[in-house]
Amino acid sequence: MQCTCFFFVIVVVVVVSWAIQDKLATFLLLMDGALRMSQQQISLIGAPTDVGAGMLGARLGPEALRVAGIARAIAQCGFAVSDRGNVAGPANPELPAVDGFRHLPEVICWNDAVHDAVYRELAADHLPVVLGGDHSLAIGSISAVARHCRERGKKLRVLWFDAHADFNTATLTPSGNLHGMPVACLCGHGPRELIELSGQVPALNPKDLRQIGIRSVDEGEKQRVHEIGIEVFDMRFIDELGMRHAMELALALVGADTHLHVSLDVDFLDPDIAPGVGTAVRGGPTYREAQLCMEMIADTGRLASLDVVELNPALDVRNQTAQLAVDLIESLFGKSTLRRPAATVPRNARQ
Ligand SMILES: [Mn+2]
Repeated sequence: MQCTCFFFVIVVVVVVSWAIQDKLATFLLLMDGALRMSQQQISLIGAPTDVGAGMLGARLGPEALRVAGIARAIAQCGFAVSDRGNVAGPANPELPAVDGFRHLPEVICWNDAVHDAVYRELAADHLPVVLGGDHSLAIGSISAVARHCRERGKKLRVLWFDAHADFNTATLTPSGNLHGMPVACLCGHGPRELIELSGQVPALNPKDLRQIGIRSVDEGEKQRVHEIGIEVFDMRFIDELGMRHAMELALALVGADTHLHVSLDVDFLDPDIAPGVGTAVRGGPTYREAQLCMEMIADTGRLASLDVVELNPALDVRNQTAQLAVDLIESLFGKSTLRRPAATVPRNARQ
């Protein structure tokens, strides 16, 4: 009798364990998420401006990303998300270039504000996400990151995803638009107020920078990028050797003492899937190639700051580019394929 009873208990335990295995897995995932949430707070910082761009509309970027659910998407990856609202700055005066720069005083104002906001979050051990805005804002953002790394004795690695090299200078650029110059400024070539933002010139050692997806470089820029020795994984490299190999090289030697900053210009993506940008260039990475980049970064566990820039909702189609950016950011924060229910398809593919 006792033996039968014991056998019955065993059967019940096995059946119950089998029945709740899904819930058990979910519970463990939630515990894992809760653990990570307790470790890291993500701070969203909107910078609604297009003073550095040639075309109007990037000022609408932060709201489009919020509408596409950026805060919810990151929170679902298990982090605490705090939307700090927008930093303030001057309106776009829509003036021609003066001495080779368009809207330099306005660009300086916006970058001062972004620098201070990003630095404040880093000092509090939060992970800042700058919602642009045009790519000139990366000067303020990465200057703050460089200052932070210097103070903490951390190594810095910047991954610059872009169709363009953004290494123009006043003498090289035909337009004077400062969103084509942030890499040059960060490497010490540009207006004094912008190159000195981090408290040290150059803010960024070109050896700490990797550019991925480049396919549109002005003639003068080609020479300078080569001279200064920036490691560039252009589309030809990606076509011939694959995105995985490019990312393995771009992430080489990123370790526990490395602060990994991602500057994601949405025009990095092929305009067929990301039409909402001011300076679209054909022949960019596919949805899966871009996702692979983000997943490989997530795997390092070293992402410490992020810019999402150049989204232009005025040129977008039903906010699909903002939604695509949010898809990529989910992967960047660790949402991996194996954690998705089998039937889930990417949001923009459902449209
Ligand atoms: Mn750019």
